[in-house]
Amino acid sequence: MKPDAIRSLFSHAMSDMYRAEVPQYGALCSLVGQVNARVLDGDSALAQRMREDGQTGRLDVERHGAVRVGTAQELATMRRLFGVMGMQAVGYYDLSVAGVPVHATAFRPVDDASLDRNPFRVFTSLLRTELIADEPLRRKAESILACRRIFTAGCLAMIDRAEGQGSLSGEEAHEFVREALETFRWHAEATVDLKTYQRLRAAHPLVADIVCFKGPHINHLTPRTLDIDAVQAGMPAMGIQAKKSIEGPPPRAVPILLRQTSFLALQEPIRFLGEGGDEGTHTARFGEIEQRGCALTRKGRALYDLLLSEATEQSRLGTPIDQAMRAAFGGFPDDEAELHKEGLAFYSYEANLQLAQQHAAPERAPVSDLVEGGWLTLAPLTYEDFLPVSAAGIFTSNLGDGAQLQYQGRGKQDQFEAALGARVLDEIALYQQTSERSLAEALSALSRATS
Ligand code: OOG
Ligand code: NI
Repeated sequence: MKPDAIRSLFSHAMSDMYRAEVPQYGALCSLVGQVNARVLDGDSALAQRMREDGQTGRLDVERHGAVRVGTAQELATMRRLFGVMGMQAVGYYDLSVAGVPVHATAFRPVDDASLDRNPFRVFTSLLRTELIADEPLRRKAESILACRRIFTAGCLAMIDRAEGQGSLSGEEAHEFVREALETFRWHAEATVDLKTYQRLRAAHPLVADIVCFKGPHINHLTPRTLDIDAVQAGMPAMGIQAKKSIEGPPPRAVPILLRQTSFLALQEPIRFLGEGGDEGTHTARFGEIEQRGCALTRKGRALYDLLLSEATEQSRLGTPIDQAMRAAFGGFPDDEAELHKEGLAFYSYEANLQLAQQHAAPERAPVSDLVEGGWLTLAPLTYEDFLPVSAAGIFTSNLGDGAQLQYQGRGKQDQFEAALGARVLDEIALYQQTSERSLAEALSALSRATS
């Protein structure tokens, strides 16, 4: 079975499991389905474009999830597990700047055909135990983590087999998915006593979430919507308590990057180790929705980061964040032709052969002239990744009341990659390659059509 097919199988199995574990996730998926159908009904141009880009098929199955692991070895094995499904580590996210003691990557498919088939991604964070200031507590956390085994023997055997044979048979793939799912399951029993849990939680709620359980439960699964404002507005009527504001850029005519919002984490009963089997609760699992827009070039991303920091500063001075974001993002062009012309966003190109046969495209003309003249048509490249500031907002909205310290120092990408056992791919370079490849193909089709 091909990695793409195994990934589809796995993302469906994960979605079914989460739906059974967290019924509100199922409710959110139905709401998203209704809103998406309404948007496509009301906007035939969008519907046609999505069909042409092969996006309609993936929309209904598109999900991202998130997990948090505790050791280098767990992360390295995650890389191998996701590798069986054709997913690679893309991007480095430092969350310590937002007071969250982890750094992360996203495992996802990278080539166009695989993304069209099923773009399932998993945001995967690694705990940075060195950020636990209390020395004995840090050693305790590390020794608890060193003892646990988050992958079943069957899962490890199937990973070995996939790597050794280069692929899995249909039967093996089903076994792999069944075994791999066990790693992401929820456990209502902690592996520590209540007192240890409380000490770890006091260090940071995320430390307790990562250290005190048998495995890295999937903490949310996110469907993709075409109108996040509509879903946000529709949540209360379904009894879902939404996070107050939407993360990412404000509403625009041309969506860019990623907008996200979530519903608050459930408070769930937990049995702790100890004589009486102490009862307590833990908040970890939540639901989230996302709306994806166009990928930005390095120049576009720099402008995004600049405007975001302007808005954050204004909000620190007292302007409501939504208002500050709208004001700041007035400075970001909101027109496809302009975004392209200024080199802010990535596009793929298609040759208009009909036009080229009637009117030859000028030779060696700049790309912008060919676009303006209609010889090349543009389709925005969907942003397939995450945003560190938004991720931090999602993390912290779901931690309950807990420590909100800022960690000093910078991210440690080298240390993360050493743990991962591989370099992470540069997401912007991936978009660049896709865009350049399509441009080269379109230009050669144009010159064939005119010669
Ligand atoms: C991950 C939060 C980040 C996103 O969509 O930005 C994330 C977590 O809470 O483990 O999933
Ligand atoms: Ni998420």
